[in-house]
Amino acid sequence: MARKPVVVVTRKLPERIETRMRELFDAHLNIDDDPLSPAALAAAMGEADVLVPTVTDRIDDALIEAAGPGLKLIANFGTGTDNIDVDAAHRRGVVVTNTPGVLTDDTADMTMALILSVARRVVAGAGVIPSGEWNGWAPTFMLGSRLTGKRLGIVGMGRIGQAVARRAKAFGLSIHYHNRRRLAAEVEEGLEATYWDSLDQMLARTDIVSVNCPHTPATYHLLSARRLKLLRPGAILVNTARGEIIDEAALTRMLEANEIAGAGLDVFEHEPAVPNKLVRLARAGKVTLLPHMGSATEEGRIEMGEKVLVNIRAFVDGHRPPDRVLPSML
Ligand code: 8YV
Repeated sequence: MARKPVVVVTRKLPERIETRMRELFDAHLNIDDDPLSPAALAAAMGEADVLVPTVTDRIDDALIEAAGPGLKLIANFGTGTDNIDVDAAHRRGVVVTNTPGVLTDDTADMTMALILSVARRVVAGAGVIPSGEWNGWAPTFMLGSRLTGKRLGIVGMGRIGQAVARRAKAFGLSIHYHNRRRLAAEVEEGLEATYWDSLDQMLARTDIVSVNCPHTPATYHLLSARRLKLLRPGAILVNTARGEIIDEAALTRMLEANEIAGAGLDVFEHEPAVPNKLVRLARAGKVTLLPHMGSATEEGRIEMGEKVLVNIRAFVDGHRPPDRVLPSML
């Protein structure tokens, strides 16, 4: 491209990244940070050589088609690409990239925070003093459940799942996992992790389940109503991946019926909508709900932005972007 490529960024990014975007490209930045309406997104895509969307933008086949041949690269600000129809982009010759690796540790930390919050009632306990309801220590007050010696079942043992495993080991949890592919023997041994070919069997035999797989057509409602019923009554379920992987209505019913002990959710099926019933369960201290903040660190957002810049620059210079996403990877 002789002229500077038009790069449309749909959400406000860290200052430092926006400055680099302006220096390098003909950058159209969303200074207000309101999510773009579908019509505004379509108009923006029509102008763009490169689109930088986030999880809040649904980039479907119709939008990619309407954008026309000007759009050449979708450089997602995020690791999960379930917001983009990667198949359609590929068919229409539009390259897709993402930002893997830089949010692994932050998301794994937040997974542990949710496990601790639910098992040891951290968030529920933190509300007691501010609400003026504390009358002093008592032997049976705010009893949670011990982590040491319990079994953690990790659904999806990619980068984030493995980072959760490393942390959980230090808390005395034994590590179990289900994944499309079994890990290489030396990796599995290093993590002291037990592989379960059958997700059903793992769910029935673990105390805490952490969802760490990507959302793809194959993992939509992977934790279906039937599978959730396999969980032990004392089980805790934590999700820092995507809401769509769990049948949220079925999970809510089970929590209400005390069929599982609790849940920690950072993601929801229809964000930003969260069912009232889940909110009521949070008020009752049975679940911890976080507003999709698993990777929300200052450092992580800058590193995500830097990855986006590297991918765009490689593409614009005629090289293969390092974080290209192909349909076969999903
Ligand atoms: C991001 C995420 O904050 O990268 C992902 O897949 O889920 C989040 O942690 C978000 O997607 C940014 O678009």
